[in-house]
Amino acid sequence: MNELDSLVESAQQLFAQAVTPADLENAKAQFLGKSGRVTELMKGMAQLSVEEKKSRGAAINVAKQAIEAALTARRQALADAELQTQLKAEALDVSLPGRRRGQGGLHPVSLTLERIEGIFASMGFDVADGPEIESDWFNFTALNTPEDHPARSMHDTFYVEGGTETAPNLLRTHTSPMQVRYAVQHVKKYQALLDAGQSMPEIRVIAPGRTYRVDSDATHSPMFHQCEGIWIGENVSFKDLKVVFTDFCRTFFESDDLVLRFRPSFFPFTEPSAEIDIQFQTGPLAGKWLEVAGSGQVHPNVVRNMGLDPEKYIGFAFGMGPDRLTMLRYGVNDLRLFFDGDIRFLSQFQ
Ligand code: 2NM
Repeated sequence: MNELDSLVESAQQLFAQAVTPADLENAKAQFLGKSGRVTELMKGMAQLSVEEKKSRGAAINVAKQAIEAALTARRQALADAELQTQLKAEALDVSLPGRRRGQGGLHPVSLTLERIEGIFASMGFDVADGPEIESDWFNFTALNTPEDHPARSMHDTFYVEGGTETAPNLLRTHTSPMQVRYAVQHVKKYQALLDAGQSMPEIRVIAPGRTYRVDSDATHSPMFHQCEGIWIGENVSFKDLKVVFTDFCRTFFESDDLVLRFRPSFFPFTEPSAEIDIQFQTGPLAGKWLEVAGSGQVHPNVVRNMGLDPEKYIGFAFGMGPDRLTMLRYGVNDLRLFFDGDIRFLSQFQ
């Protein structure tokens, strides 16, 4: 192999070893650069005769062209390889399933509240709304709670700063203050009728919402839900309570043979008072008595605080825990699951 052929071969080898365009340009400089080997050969022709220059020049040119061709081929190969790498990295598999946006949905306790509201609405009950920060008057005094009642202590009730005799200063411990507010509004609205010795439309309302007590364990959360209800008129009796609440429970639990038991109890705002227990006849909870609500005939002092004459107006009230009703309905055994916010738990109710 002559000198020029081996020069071309070493250029081809060096170009083949170049992995990046920069490698290749460095290799090119070794042959075709200002002081590259081809350039040096050209310079070496200075002392040759005209005839020799002709043939030597032609031979060097052939070698130069072969090196340039090798360079161009390698440039193209590197560019092709880079394109392939890029295409591979940006490959899009159009057969993959799409990624969905989460749908969201109502919390299980909200589902229960909606259910309760729907059932009572079908029985002619309005739905009351009211503040979660209440005054001592609406939360305790109006509801016939004695000044020295333990529920008023800081041990049981969350008090907030800034309270005065009349200003709201505690987190409501039940939703009954909303019922007192509702009743007072109702009485105001029909005051002219009452003043004229006529009858007003009955008060029939439920009060669902968040309530707060200083209490926290597996079955008590400092924030929990309540739904209370009242029906007050001129001739509303315990019999009506039994009918309404039995109907409610059978509809809520979708169980026509469900049985209720009214067990004597005590609340400051009702007299007489009763706990309401239910018993399923079928299903996983069949046979057990389960406490679901408190109830009673609204105390005359409470009726008076609503602006009504307790000699003329009478009615019943009840209070239940939507959190517990949700646990019973869905078979959930730990109340805290509702308030942990774990989407794996909550999404099961959608
Ligand atoms: C209960 C149990 C018994 C109740 C009483 C009243 C009101 F406003 F009429 F005084 N609302 N809710 C009541 C009665 C609540 O919860 C266990």
